[in-house]
Amino acid sequence: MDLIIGKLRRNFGRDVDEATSQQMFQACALVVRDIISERQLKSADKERDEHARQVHYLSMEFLMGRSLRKNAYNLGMVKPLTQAIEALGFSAADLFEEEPDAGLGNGGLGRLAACYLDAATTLDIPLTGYTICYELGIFKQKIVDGQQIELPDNWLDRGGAWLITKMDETEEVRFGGTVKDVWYPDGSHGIDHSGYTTVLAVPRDMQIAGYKTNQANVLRLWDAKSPTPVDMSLYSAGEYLKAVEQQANAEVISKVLYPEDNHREGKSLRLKQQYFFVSATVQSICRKHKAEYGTLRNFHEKHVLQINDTHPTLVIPELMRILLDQEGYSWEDAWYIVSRSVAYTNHTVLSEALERWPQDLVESLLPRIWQIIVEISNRYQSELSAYWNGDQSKLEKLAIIWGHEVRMANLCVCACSAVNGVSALHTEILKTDVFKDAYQRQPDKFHNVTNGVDHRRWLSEVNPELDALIIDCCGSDKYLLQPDALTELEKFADDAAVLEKLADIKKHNKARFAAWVQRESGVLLNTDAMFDVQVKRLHEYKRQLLNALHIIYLWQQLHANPNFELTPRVYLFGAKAAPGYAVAKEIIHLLNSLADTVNKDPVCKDKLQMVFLENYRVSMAETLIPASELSEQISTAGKEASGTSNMKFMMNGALTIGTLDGANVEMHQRVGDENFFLFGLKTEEVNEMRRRGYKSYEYYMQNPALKAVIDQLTVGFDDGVSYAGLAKRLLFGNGCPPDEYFLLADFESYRSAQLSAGRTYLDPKTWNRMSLINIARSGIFAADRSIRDYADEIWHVPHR
Ligand code: 4GP
Repeated sequence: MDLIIGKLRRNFGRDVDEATSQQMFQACALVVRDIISERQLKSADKERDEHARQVHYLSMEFLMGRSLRKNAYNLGMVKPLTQAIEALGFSAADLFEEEPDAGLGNGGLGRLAACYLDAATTLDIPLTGYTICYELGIFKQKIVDGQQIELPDNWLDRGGAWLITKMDETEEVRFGGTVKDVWYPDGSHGIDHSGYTTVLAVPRDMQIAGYKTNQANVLRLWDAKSPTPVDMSLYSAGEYLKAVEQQANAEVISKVLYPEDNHREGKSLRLKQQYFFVSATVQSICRKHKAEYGTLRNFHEKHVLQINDTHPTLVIPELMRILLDQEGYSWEDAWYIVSRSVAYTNHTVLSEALERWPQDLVESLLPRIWQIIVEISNRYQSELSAYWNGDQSKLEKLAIIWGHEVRMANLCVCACSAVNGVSALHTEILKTDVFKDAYQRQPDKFHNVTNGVDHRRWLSEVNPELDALIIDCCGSDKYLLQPDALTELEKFADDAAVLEKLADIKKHNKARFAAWVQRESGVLLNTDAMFDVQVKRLHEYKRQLLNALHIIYLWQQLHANPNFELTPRVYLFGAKAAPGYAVAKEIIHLLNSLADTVNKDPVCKDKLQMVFLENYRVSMAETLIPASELSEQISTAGKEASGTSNMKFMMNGALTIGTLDGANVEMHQRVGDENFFLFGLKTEEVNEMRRRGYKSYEYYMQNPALKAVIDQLTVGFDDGVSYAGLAKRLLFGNGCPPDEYFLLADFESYRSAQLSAGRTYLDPKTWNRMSLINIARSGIFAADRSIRDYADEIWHVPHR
């Protein structure tokens, strides 16, 4: 308590009775930060003494969400902190709500990185995360007249309390200019880079505490600054705007997170962001390494750089540049070190997400890096040509530079010592399709590490009653560090008292979420109905539209037949659409039009409710997931690399209605048909239908109920807006194949799985038993398991 009071006085010049809740939040954050900082210094000293191998996790995104309660949880101080806050006259619950989400990510990929920071730290692995200190995180979504509006998310005002700026560790990153070879009198060769623009990268470090360990790690966020804030001569001449132009050009690099998920944005600013953060990162690692060892010769023995999707790929030529130009190593020596230091995780097979950069952009923005990429590419081509006996089709597919573009994934596959997918199915697709030829040549390079989530946050912290029940049943909290111990819960699968307890917990969580929704938006949820939830980024392949089509079907059936069998449902949606993704935005509009119509319709009363939750984000997920009963994981088979919310729902006892896609496959394997509502085409079937020429129109013509649903899109709903464009897209395509994601082909199978879920819900004993089994078998989806896999198979570092 004294510590908090001290922070308030020294940092805000306020006594407790004058402090705002924002100041109070920041004071608490500063106190907690100090504690982790102390530990982090000790961890760093220890690692230096032991010359431990370090893991560096490079990611354009870390979707951290809130940190105060989480850090307190890991430090074992939730209780004392809560008591101190309350004793000072504040509500701890309100104060935790005061913290803005650190929204430095778009979705799965960024949230996964955040979970991995927690798990690696908890497992005593020295791992540092690196990203950009975006001033504005993922946009805040507002729904106005049923449509998405994007607002800036200025998280740093308060979220900045977690960051420690280390000016003395600033790095310089160079853009543009020209490079020339220089030959020195002694015959040696060097590179002269001139006429470049310098941007400063200033580290702002976030301290990461582990659970029940003294280990603490760092997430380093690079902030872009100009070396010359104002051009004084221009300023004196009255050219005020011009005088600050250079500063603006530099600082725009860390201004905003690009809001595209599973999509590449070919903008030059995005390439600048990528190079900015990897260059600063590699320079900083090399600087520290040299201070410790005096040479970079053993770099690969002491470091592994994990490339999280292709966004940080430039780390490969950048490390080459340092070894070649600054250290004077031969190409072979430099390549030896680099290729043993880098590893790559692929997170998507969608072609629109595989990064390709135009040659002229790379060449003009990063002239030296371009030269190095050309050399890597040429050497790779020779190797491949020898291996494939000059087979042009193979050479083209594997090329790093082709058609005046640089293909980042191929560069990663060429250079990295390990390449991994994020679920068994996804890795299989990488091996047999996306990277087929590379796999055939170097099968040992390819690994699978199925994703996992931080179960301490996503179960224990967000669902305290369930946590208590598990501890009670299992006799200890062992599962927190050994998630597999959750299986002990299964002994209670037929214990009526435990199942009832489980049902009560769900009820409480539903009530808690409903109260939150009412406070936030005034909407009253029917807590007696099943909470059926689809929350994730809006993407056609994730098929929110299939869910909507089915709701239209239910609504039409209720009209046609008052006795239509329907277990009361509340359909909840949450989804942000990339601002430039018009179809996704139209689907959001449809969801809102439909929700308005359904909710006003007396026929639906107490049976069917539909709510679009505005601004879906980490902190919303934390109250929504524990309250969910049916989890919609309905992507077209072969498209979702893994999914991670599917795992969070499972841990919290929601049952899954899903396709055999991504990690659903492994979830289904764990729980069996009898504990999963499985439907839809399998990956091979989808591929086969595509090959044969899929005709969605036939499904439309042959199924009157489905036809009525699609026709309704054109007619529209109460607000009079027609969704004919979406209907056309499904039937005829529109710059894309008709029904590219096989909604019509899967509709009947989805409908019957929905019916089966509804019927099962009416039998609470069965439902609760299934729910318990799902929880008990979810341990394998803990991030601790994934990180152990990375540590053993890819990083080769010891762990707890
Ligand atoms: C996502 C995948 O779409 C998702 O299936 C996976 O669970 C997640 O990565 C983490 O591995 N990919 C992206 C992306 O977010 O931008 O490629």
